[in-house]
Amino acid sequence: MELIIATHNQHKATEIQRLLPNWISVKTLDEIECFEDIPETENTLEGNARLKSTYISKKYHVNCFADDSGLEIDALGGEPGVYSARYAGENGDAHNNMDLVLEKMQGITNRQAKFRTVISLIIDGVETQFQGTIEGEITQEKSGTEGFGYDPIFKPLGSEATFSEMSLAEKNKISHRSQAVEKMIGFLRGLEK
Ligand code: ITT
Repeated sequence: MELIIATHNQHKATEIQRLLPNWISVKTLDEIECFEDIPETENTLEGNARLKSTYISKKYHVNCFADDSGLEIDALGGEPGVYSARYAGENGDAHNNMDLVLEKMQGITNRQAKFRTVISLIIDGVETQFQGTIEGEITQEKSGTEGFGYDPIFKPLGSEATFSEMSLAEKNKISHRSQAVEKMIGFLRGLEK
């Protein structure tokens, strides 16, 4: 089975590719020479995941999936949420985004947060969505060098390390994205039978 992964985020693509079994072969947008920015104008992860997958499926007539993810912080009313990629501005700089979160969280003791991923899969024009969530907390400062986005300031519940202090394999054992991907693999396995 061949699927296109509708993302321009190489870190995301790598995390997902590491989780997929051999019978699912994935091509990235770069590999099909799609370099344009896909509009993300909805105000939910579900809506934006669907926008991305639908755009690619309609334009290239392929089976594909898209991942829309966000960090939801309780004390900030669920922010940055769907705006995670561009919280501190349109250029999407991860360090500026984290600095803004840490600034807004100064003096706040409730540091509960979660990462959420919604995957929108389109097979033969029919969409199915899969979700994954991981609870954790926002640290006081950035720590670690692995991963991407907000990983240096997110510590999963029950862990002493931030996502950014974990190897990709360790993050993939528990992450929001891996949970959603595992559900998608189960669904695809059912279709193969
Ligand atoms: P595509 O839309 O091209 O897939 P993107 O980076 O814009 O790439 P999203 O729209 O899903 O992806 O935005 C999600 C943002 O949330 C992302 O840029 C990161 O800042 C953050 N994020 C998502 N998953 C994350 C993870 O596993 N670890 C850390 N930050 C993450």
